[in-house]
Amino acid sequence: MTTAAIRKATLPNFDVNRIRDDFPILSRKVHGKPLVYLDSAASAQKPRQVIEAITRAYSEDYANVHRGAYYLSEKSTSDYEAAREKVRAFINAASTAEIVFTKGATEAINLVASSFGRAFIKAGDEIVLTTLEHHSNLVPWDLLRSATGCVLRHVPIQTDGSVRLEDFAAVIGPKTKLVAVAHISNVLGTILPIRQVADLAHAAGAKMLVDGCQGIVHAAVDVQALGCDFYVFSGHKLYGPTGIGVLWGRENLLDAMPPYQGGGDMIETVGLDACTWAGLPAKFEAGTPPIVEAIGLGAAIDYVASHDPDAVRAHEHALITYAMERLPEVPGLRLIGTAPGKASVQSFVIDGAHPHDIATVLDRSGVCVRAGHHCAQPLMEALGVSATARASFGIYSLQSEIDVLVAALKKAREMLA
Ligand code: 7TS
Repeated sequence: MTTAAIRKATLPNFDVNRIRDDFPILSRKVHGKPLVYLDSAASAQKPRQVIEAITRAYSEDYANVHRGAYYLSEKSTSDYEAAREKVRAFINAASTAEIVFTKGATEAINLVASSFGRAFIKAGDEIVLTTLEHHSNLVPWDLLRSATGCVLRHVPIQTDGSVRLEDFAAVIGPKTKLVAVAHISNVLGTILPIRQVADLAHAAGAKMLVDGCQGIVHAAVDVQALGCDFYVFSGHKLYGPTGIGVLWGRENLLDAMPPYQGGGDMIETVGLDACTWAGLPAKFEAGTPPIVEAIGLGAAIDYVASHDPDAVRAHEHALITYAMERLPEVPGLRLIGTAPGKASVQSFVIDGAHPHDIATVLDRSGVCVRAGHHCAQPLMEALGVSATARASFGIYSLQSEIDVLVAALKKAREMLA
């Protein structure tokens, strides 16, 4: 795609250079070169609006939540709960009772595996996953299999990285109790047909969990329209802080699930012989929560929501289209993940050059890409590779950064292959 075509694809109310001014880190240098940050799928950089919200919370309004009867505690509590409402609105959940703060997507999936899993999944029941899942949507289910004797089934992927609906239909059946899949693959960028899979799951009497770590960044997420039962994500990929994530679950399901952890704040009464639980969402938020992290996530949502989502999508689509056109110019480079309509994440391998060596050489040019199995070892096995290099783009990424990447890859290939 030409620069002109990219400009045309990008709506007029989207100014990437203005956006970049919001991210202080983007103006720093690495090894004397301008930073080219192409690892947003692992963790996104933070705009000053988020950094300032965190600083403000600690410098002006900080106290523990839900406990004190004094002004600061009430203010901190209302800021924390306001962040919950921002999350609710952002994903169009029916109620803030359905928004549970966790430390990240990984903890959210472990919560569902432990609580929903122990209560509702028994030996012989089936959990349907895909082979492209991140380890955080595989290992909690493996632990549940060890604990309960349930069966894990995996929907295969196609060579371009897509997952066919008919393959879901072939695996989902009367024994299925839960279907747990990524909204968007962190390795391939494939966007999964969540609504249709949720319909298949529900027709079989199963529930559906979506790992939305990448989906929350690159897709419009309306949990009611998606039709799933659980949706999880981490704040740090959505331009927010680390240490905060979200479990959204349908209220009737969360109500029926036992607590995940015990401690302060999640109880109604504690006796030496018996305890009763607080209502939602407190039942799942034992102990002092990540207060300022939640407030930072609220600021990140405000930031993302202040941009036209169609313009952001068009910008990211133009970037991935351009990257997929230009990367194959590098001799011996093979794109991994070419599913139609995919999101702005691109894995690749280069003949004769190990991905770790590629990433190390690129680093000398200030270019940050990730190399390895990307916490998706079963996917690597299905693809027949041990590792890939991966470039991933965010709201602040530039077409010119792809030019720098391609030039640096050509040099790396000469050195390594
Ligand atoms: N699921 C997906 C699809 C992810 O991309 C990640 C993180 C996780 C779950 C786990 O998120 P966490 O915040 O709880 O750790 N993905 C990556 C990655 O692609 N490179 O580093 C982390």
